[in-house]
Amino acid sequence: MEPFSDPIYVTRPLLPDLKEITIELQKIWDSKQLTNNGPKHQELEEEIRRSLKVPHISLFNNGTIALIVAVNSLRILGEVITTPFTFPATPHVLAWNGITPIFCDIDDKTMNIDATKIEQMMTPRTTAILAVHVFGTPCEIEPIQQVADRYGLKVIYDAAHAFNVEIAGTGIGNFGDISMFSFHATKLFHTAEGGALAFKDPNLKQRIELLKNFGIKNEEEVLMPGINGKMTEIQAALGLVNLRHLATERAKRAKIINTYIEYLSQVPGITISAVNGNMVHSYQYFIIRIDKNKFGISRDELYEKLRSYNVFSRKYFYPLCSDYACYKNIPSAALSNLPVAHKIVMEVLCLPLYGGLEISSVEKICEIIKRCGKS
Ligand code: T4K
Repeated sequence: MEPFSDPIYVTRPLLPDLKEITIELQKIWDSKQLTNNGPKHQELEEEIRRSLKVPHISLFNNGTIALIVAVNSLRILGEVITTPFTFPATPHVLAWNGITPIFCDIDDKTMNIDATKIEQMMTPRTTAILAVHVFGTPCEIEPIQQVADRYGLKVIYDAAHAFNVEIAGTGIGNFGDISMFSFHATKLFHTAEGGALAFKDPNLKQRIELLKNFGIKNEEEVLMPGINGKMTEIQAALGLVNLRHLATERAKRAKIINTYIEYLSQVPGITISAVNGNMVHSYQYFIIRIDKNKFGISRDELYEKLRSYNVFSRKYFYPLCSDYACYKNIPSAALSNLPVAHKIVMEVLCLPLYGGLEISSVEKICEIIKRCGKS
């Protein structure tokens, strides 16, 4: 089989017709309002709030700053229990708030923090749980909340991968104290860079808004050491246009996912993450897990093989955050504490998924993968 003539990346951003964007840009040019809670920002905030089915949201210039503000807004200190199997931003936001991340092992099926192991990671300094709905698969919401309630901990969800995910009709952003969504270019819904916090407590809105705008209350009062987390009008305009195309993008991705499942689900040594029947999928990532003994070659070997065919899959999230130089000396980062995470991080491969990917290309990727295996 010939390699693809052009590289196939793990994702490509949804890019609507430029004309649609320029119409919106013209309005921004006419208004001369480029940032600081302008009309496009306000319109997008309300549209996203409705789309996520949450009571309150606040838009941000990116998901990482949003998460830093989320932690700060809840006055979290000391130690926070989190997952090692995530993007670096998750533990980093704790470090940026002067908090020690405590790594808890993950569940073999969901690949999210293992709720049954949270309690044993607690110390008198524990103040919160920062869990990630990794690859858009919801965490075990109820057990996590039960532990949090028992010990008076805050719960923050990193929902960077979980835009529009719902459990039995409830938007995923309704759980815990605050959820963060990322609108980075690699996400299903994007504003090039961007993000949002969703929360239930209406009193949080004021503090979050202050924190994202330097703590400025008015021209003569600054109430707290805030940061600059504001989304621009240009980002918001891109978001408003992208929202119009979201349903179509999701439908295309659903077709691609179904094709992958059709071709790969019976291949020995490949496991596909199952989607629970009562949830709405994020259509954000397509993940396979490779069992070297049953498949024939390792995840790393398959990754290299795919590269030789010009297919750039990704080993998200290798290495584990607990293995980064800045965290590896924390006692909870020890391999013995994280056996499941260490196994999973060697198995996971993220395959290309984006609306513009031709079904014939998906079929060819599957064929390459199948030929790499034993059968
Ligand atoms: N929490 C979690 C769990 C996260 O996954 C993330 C971000 C965050 C927090 C932080 O949210 P933000 O602050 O980013 O809003 C990418 C993204 O940069 C990152 O946002 C995302 N997670 C992560 C999972 O993926 P990389 O290092 O893999 O990006 P990169 O540049 O290698 O892009 C991947 C592929 O996408 C490229 O091979 C080609 C394609 N691409 C990428 C960009 C940026 C494009 O076609 N066009 C583009 O503009 O991190």
